[in-house]
Amino acid sequence: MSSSYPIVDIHTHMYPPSYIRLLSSRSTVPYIHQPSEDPNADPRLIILASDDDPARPKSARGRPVDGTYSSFDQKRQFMQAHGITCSVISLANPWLDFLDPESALPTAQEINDDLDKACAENNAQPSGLKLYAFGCLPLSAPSQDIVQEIHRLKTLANVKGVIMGTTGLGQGLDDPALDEIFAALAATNTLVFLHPHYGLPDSAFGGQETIAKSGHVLPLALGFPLETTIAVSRMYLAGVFDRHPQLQFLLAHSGGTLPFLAGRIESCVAHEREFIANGGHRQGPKRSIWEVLHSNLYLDAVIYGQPGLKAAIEAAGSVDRVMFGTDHPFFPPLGDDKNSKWLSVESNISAIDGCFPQNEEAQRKILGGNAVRVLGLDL
Ligand code: 5CU
Repeated sequence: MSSSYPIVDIHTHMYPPSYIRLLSSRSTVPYIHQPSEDPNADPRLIILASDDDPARPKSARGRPVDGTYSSFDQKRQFMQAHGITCSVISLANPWLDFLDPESALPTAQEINDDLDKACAENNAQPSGLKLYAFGCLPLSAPSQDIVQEIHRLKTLANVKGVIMGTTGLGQGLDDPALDEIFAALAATNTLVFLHPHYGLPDSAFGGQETIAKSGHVLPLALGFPLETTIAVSRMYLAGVFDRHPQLQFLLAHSGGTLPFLAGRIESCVAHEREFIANGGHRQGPKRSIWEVLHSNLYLDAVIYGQPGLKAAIEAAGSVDRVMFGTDHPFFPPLGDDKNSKWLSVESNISAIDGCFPQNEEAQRKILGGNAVRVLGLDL
């Protein structure tokens, strides 16, 4: 793909070297395992609970982790190969969720500084490729540390928001203890890129043995998007967007199944007798799910097909609220040709193309214009 306008990838991950070191120092999920029997083999990345299948040797668990996960050179090669002019990189799951409270803040600071520095070094080069970052938060640390890091991130020139998972402080994103954090995010105008990691319990898929028969398909194709859908629905039902009307979230994987289910959520809320608006005694959400979708939520375009992308654009209320992403380095080509185009990227691009075959303006917005506007990117 080559175009006369910026192509911005807002969903593209890195495990910077400091994070690789951290995972390599661990032996429980999440961890990186270097097979001792073959020191030349790629280490294994074992991050999902379903990856750590005790029925397999460690050298066969998870997936190989090569330089695409941590090398900025390889990120640039990938961008060049796919005509991407700017990437907003983010730490991949499970971020810092597993850290103890004492180490969380210094680790977040180190990783955020590493990301900002790598972007600054890249942007000083004349290659024409730009890098920005979503920072990470020390969510297992005391709230004041989290708020402190939210404010500090605003001083890092190349950090354009934060990425986080769906567990928040450990109890989910409807936890009232998050109000202080959400207030700080809203007050600092910090976009939150919400990304799944934990999926659904194995039992939802028939247990680990059934999951293993199709590798990552069930946890990734269904578990991830449903996790996001449930997390945002819980936030909505708990009134988070009523209490924090300025909060801005970007939802991974086109919002999971939220675009498809929003009407059903709205209908269930309208019929729930528990809610004060319907004669009950509990405060239900005050704003409609559509209003929240149109004013608090952006969706990425990482959905790999036209029907999903159309639903995302329709639910977001406008083509102005959907942004292109690749999910690099996940879903690499399976063959030996390292230079081949990535099917995952091509299917996202052809979905955009297919939704707007005659509308270059709409394509331009999704492929980069919206990210430039929303994140204030200097391209
Ligand atoms: O393939 C995977 O497991 C993943 C993952 O863990 N995180 C992600 O962003 N995409 C795919």
